[in-house]
Amino acid sequence: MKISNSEAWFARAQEHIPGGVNSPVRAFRGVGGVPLFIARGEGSRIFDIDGNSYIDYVGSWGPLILGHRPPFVTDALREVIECGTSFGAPTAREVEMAELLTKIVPSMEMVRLVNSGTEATMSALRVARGFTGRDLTIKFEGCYHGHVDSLLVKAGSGMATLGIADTAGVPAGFANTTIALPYNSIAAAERAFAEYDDKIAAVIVEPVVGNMGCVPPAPGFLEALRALTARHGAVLIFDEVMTGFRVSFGGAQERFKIQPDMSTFGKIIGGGLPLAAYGGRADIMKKIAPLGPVYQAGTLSGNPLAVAAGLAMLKYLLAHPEVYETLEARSAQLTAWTPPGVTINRVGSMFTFFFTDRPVTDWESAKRSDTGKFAKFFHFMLERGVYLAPSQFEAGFVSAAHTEDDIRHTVEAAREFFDRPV
Ligand code: HOZ
Repeated sequence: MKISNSEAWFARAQEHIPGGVNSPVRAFRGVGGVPLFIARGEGSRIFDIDGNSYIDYVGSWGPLILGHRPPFVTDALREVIECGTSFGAPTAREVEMAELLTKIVPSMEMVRLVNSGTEATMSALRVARGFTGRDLTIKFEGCYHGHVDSLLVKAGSGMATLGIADTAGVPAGFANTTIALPYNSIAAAERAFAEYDDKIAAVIVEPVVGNMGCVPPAPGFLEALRALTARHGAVLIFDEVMTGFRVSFGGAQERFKIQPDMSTFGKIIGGGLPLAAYGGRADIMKKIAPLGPVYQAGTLSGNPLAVAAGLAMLKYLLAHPEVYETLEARSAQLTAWTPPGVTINRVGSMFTFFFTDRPVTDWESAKRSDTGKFAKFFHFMLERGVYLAPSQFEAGFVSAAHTEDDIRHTVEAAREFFDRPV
């Protein structure tokens, strides 16, 4: 039997790349089979190296809120490429970016650009520890904040997909600085603060979780974290790598009207290139070198190409607030039905079909999903030209490039899955 081009390249990839991929969830271990090798993207679609086309709900795991290759992003890249790709020296666009970010996210008085969400959360945590002079961090089970040593405790995303509770290679001393609590449990957060009080440097949270699938904050949860951290002198960090510029232009903090002390951004901020940021209150950010004693640096930080792509993206979104209405309408169209045995969670254009009929509010309830059924659903949809995240424990993303026809096709294919005799 003739093997596909993706199969051939995946076999070759596994010779020299661990698992054949550069990020574990891409290996399809959560659903079985062979990952598609992608040749190109256009609007709402991706095309694999075998010439098949798919409606894409991964969107590079979140960045592509306007779909693949928006022309103003590619134009901005072309302009920069004529001038040089990296200088390791300040550029005007970085200042423009900082000015724009602090305008869009008012809780962020100062901001540093880095290259990935992992760098952003790692740096924000270090600054929070340097600012408070404390060591402990509270995080929530099923939340994922990149592959930061101390935060890979009960983490979501690939860790949840592969069933790795705590990764090897993290010294116990690092992991012991982290207190992992159930998401949405105000009582657990209160108990932790009662026990550890002035040892807690920071609470870091995905204000809407995307990394155990999409899980919204329960009413009062984010407010309680805000009040507890303020009362105990800890830094509240919103990890808005997924939610930033997505669940609202100003992120989850705008949507839920909570001001964190620090925030982290990634994905959309780079317009599809590797760019991320962390920032917050000026008194906290002034602890960073060269102003203060907390060190953080990077050769490619503020890279001209990435900043140009990100600026083009954010300026477009600023000028076109109607994008968020389109996203809301398309996402509602996608999720306005209840398949049997499924719970659909959605916040704005982030969504997950959980294969359980009980509400999913935290990692314990997310884990009840029937991942075997999810895998069948995933492949059924793939065969019908719909590309979903290859894991139950990842969010799906709708982009403004998805048309009503794309959504109609997706819903029809999904209905066919649930209507067919088992
Ligand atoms: N951590 C991202 C998913 N939650 C990235 C996955 C990938 O790029 O493979």
